[in-house]
Amino acid sequence: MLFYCFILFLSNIYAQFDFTQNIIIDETFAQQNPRKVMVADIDGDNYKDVVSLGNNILWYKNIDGLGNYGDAISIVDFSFNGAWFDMDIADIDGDNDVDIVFFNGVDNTPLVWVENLDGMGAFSLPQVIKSISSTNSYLNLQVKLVDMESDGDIDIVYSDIDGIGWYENTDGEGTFVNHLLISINHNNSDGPRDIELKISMGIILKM
Ligand SMILES: [Ca+2]
Ligand SMILES: [Ca+2]
Ligand SMILES: [Ca+2]
Repeated sequence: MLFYCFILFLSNIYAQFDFTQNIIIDETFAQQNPRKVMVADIDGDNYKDVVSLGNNILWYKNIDGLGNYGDAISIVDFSFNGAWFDMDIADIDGDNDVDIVFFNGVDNTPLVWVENLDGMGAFSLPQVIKSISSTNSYLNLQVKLVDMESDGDIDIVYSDIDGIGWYENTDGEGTFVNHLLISINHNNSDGPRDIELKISMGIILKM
């Protein structure tokens, strides 16, 4: 009897993990070299849409809220042979629609954002937040959108060739000021890379 109950228990567990694969993005959906996918309500209809990052940034409209998606819609056109490295999605300018912040793969890998102009998925051209000093900076490019100082607007935390820092959204509308937390010194001769950790606006620990 105990054995029978155990088998029944296992059957229930496996039944709970009986997933069905639903392919939203495949080679017919125009994404090349996909490296990140996120969900967000791009067009404000309360259905979660899918956004993919690869050699370009595309979104796929959740048509009915039941998992049926439309064709790829371009957010940033693929116009070069570079890769795109990271993105995050949130309302950067406080107008109640989601915008996208991402690292570009060319032009000294600038950190840029595109504004959701109409709240329905018509995006602006990329607006540069930061340019990076070296073109050989394809490592460590990460971006995360979060309210860092709890003032109600979304800020940008990043890591790149220069170090780790965050951009303060000073007006809640997408005007940013950089705060570098950990800087990487490329010019010092006593090591391949020195890391300087800045604490409380001025104290520097060198490793
Ligand atoms: Ca939607
Ligand atoms: Ca917005
Ligand atoms: Ca903030």
